[in-house]
Amino acid sequence: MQLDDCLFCRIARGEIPAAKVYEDDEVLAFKDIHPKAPVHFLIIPKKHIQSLAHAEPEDNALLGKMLGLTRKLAMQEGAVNGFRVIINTGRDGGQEVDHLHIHVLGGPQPWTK
Ligand code: D5M
Repeated sequence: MQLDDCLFCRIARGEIPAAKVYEDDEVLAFKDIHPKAPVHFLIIPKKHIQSLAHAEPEDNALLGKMLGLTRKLAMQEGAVNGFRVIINTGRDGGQEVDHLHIHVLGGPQPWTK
């Protein structure tokens, strides 16, 4: 199920353009519009899940698939020496877009220069 007015549901439907790095029938990954690292993309479920706190037990396989994609897509996007995975959850968790997303950040970092 998707929501009409959810930003990431709209990206998943192709109504708003995004720089896609991966897509299948359940999952979409696209570059973050405000990158915080040389590699920074988001992995979202195509179905609307508000946050990690709203995921149900039946979403576990989907969540596992999304986590499993982090490594493959991090390599594909050039984060070959490691990456960081962040799931901001709820207001106090720093979540601004209310559609579950995994941040994947990598590439050369200040501490490796
Ligand atoms: O992070 C939400 C993230 O979503 C934030 O890093 C910006 C990103 N964002 C917002 N709009 C877009 C579009 N249109 N394309 C790509 N990325 C986008 P949060 O964890 O909710 O704080």
